Amino acid sequence: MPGVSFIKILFFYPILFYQNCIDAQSGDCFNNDWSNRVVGCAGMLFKGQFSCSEQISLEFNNNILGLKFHFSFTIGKFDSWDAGSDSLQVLANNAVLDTFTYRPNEGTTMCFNSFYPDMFQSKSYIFYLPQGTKTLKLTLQGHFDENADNESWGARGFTLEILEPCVEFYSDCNFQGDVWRICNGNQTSQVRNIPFEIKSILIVNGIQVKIRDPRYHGGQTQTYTSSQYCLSSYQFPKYNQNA
Ligand SMILES: [Ca+2]
Ligand SMILES: [Ca+2]
Repeated sequence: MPGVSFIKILFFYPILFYQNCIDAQSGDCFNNDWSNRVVGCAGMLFKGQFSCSEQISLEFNNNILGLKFHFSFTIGKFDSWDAGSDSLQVLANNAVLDTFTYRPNEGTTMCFNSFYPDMFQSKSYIFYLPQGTKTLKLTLQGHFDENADNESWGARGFTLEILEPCVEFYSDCNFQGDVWRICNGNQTSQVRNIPFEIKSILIVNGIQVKIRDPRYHGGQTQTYTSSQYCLSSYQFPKYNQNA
């Protein structure tokens, strides 16, 4: 039998999927991700400032695919949070990853109300999504009972990494029909049993999918680094028979 039909997937680990508001002072805070509100504190730009029950969120729609994720950001605690009554929640879809608070006297006076101290702290979360989830909504939800002149918050340095990414192969165009999924935290996954004709592939940025078959592109290896919405007719019949 001439040639070898195979799919090889290179999972580069981890995948840095999203970053925003990383620079201390320059423009990457000034977009509409999370919020279009930006403030400075001690030379650092933050999305904010927020108070009362304000929340900010960012949604990835049908373009994210993985089992294990790492989300991190830096919180700016501004002025007089009250540990008994004020808190910030971190959510991934509807799951609460964390609820945290600070005491009024934590930090040093850096910005806004000069009577009350402020502080920055890095927050980092590992979380899992159910297999097949393609949408992720990250939310920072405030619970405060006084106004921004007394207690508020901001956030900066948002990073989302995919620690265990997946690739999905579909039997119809536009990610419809039967689905065949490969997830892996390792560098490489090689597969020799393709269950159906592949018409579309959902690939997160940062993954390479290599496909080769004698009937396809003259037997040349095709490398895909982004989602394929509708591939021309493509089958691995011999390999299915012999699998
Ligand atoms: Ca202050
Ligand atoms: Ca309060």
